[in-house]
Amino acid sequence: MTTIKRLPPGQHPTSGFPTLHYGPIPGFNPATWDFRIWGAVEEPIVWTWDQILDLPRVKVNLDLHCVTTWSKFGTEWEGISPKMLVEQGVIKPSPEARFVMQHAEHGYTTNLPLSVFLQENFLIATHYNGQPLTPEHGYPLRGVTGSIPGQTDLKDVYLWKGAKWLRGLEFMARDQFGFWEANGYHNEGDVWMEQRT
Ligand SMILES: Nc1nc2c(c(=O)[nH]1)N[C@H]1C(S)=C(S)[C@@H](COP(=O)(O)O)O[C@H]1N2
Ligand SMILES: [Mo]
Repeated sequence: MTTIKRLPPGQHPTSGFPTLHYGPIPGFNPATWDFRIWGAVEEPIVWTWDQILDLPRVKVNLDLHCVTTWSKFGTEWEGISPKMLVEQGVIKPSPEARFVMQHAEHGYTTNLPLSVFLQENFLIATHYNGQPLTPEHGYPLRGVTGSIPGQTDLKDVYLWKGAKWLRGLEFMARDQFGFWEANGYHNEGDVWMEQRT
């Protein structure tokens, strides 16, 4: 029998769900809220909140790893999968697209290689553990990323690579730093290689 290794180096498990963000928690008005996809894509997209709710949905179980050293095992997320939307031709990255910037309320940003953004351990989530996101955890929509226990072929990155209060995606030919990446965090943030700063 093999034991699945779930705790990355330098992390400790937590049963709570700490919240961490820079700046205030934004409000949400479904009448004016929109979600934009632009940059290195064949067709830019602007979705309303209702259009987001009409997209195909998936559930994924993730172990979350925050760079401040807590890990939370077995969290259940529901929402839209960039991997699925690209496979279905709903989102069409251009051939030159290599990176994706998540843009959130109040200017928070975080960057990922397109290859990591299109893994099944990255979700644009509306629900956590069967309930709509709470305001402090990113309501109405957030990027979330972690590890899928036992699935060792995926790149696993720290939770700062999922933007809460997500408002848009910018596909890019060249990499650019997001908020924490520009403030000294590691650009890749691999949890197993302990790429914190
Ligand atoms: N918009 C926004 N998203 C953000 C952040 C932030 O400051 N603003 N912080 C990131 C960091 S550092 C972490 S660890 C996670 C925390 O998510 P949680 O508060 O749901 O635990 O959100 C990430 N997403
Ligand atoms: Mo974090």
